[in-house]
Amino acid sequence: MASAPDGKTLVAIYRKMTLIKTSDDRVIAAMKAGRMQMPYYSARGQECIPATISELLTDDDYLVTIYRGVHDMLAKGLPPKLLWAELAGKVTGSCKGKGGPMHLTYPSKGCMVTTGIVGASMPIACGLALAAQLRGDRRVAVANFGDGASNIGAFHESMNLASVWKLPVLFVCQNNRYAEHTIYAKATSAQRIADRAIGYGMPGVRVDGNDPIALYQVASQAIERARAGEGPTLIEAMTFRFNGHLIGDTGDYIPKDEYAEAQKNDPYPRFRSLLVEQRHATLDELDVIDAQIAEQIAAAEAFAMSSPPPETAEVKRDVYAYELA
Ligand SMILES: Cc1ncc(C[n+]2csc(CCOP(=O)(O)OP(=O)(O)O)c2C)c(N)n1
Ligand SMILES: [Mg+2]
Repeated sequence: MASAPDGKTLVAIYRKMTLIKTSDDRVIAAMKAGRMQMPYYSARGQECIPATISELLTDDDYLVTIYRGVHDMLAKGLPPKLLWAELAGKVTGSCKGKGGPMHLTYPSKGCMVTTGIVGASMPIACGLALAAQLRGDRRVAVANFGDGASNIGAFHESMNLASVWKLPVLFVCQNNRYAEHTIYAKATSAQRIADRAIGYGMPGVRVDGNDPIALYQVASQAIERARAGEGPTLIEAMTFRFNGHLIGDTGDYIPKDEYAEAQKNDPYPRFRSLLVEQRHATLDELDVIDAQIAEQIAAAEAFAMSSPPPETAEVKRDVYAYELA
């Protein structure tokens, strides 16, 4: 069994969870107040997953994620100011305002791509992992996706290929129990997505995605395996999304008792209490972190709001290849 994270790592995970939650709360407030307009897929409730896994990655490791991926990007190192400017469609954004919330990238921190195509993160991660394997540079590629994506052909093809070629990939299924408005059991034949790994000859582990300590141990084993050239692992991280499929979804299809149960297991207050109970931090120390992050996110919003939109001439730049001289 891989070793448990130390206190310093746990506090670093908390800092990232706070960054994700604070940014998410503020984005939603800005949308509700009419300051921002966009399709936004909140990952509130899922912040523990990338906050924990990213602690085990280097800037060179690759991240591929989906439309519900702002949490993954922030945890891997996309600076909040550049994120906010990108969400607002401003020229100072990480993609000069041309990617928007569903197409975030920031390659200098390994944030390779965000895709709106369900299941597409996995084959892209296989390609990045193959490149790393050919170069022999020990980088790993993390492919994030949802429970619904595990029923798409690309999931099965990628798992098979990655296993046959022993590619250094972590397939991270963030199982939030719903795909759009369809509950898991109505669309997925397997009781556990992790069990699908058996068919592809790789380890498959289901873990509480709201528990940083358990997840850290599972992810560190998978990353060690990938770096050692032993191939991919499928991690099914159980979680819940509190803000529906996208902002505006009232969540009427979610039974009230299920929602209430999930709230009891909200990773953020749960982890806060654990850190204090286990004496990794005091409440005052956590409050200081919260205040620092609140300031950072307020500054990110101000930066985004005061930045200009891209010039019209930017429309075609970076989109099409230029003729070589
Ligand atoms: C190939 C493809 N099919 C269908 C859609 C429409 N669609 C967008 S999100 C979504 C649900 C995916 O659910 P899940 O994989 O569980 O991810 P979550 O949104 O819960 O994070 C669907 C079907 C799409 N974007 N791409
Ligand atoms: Mg889902």
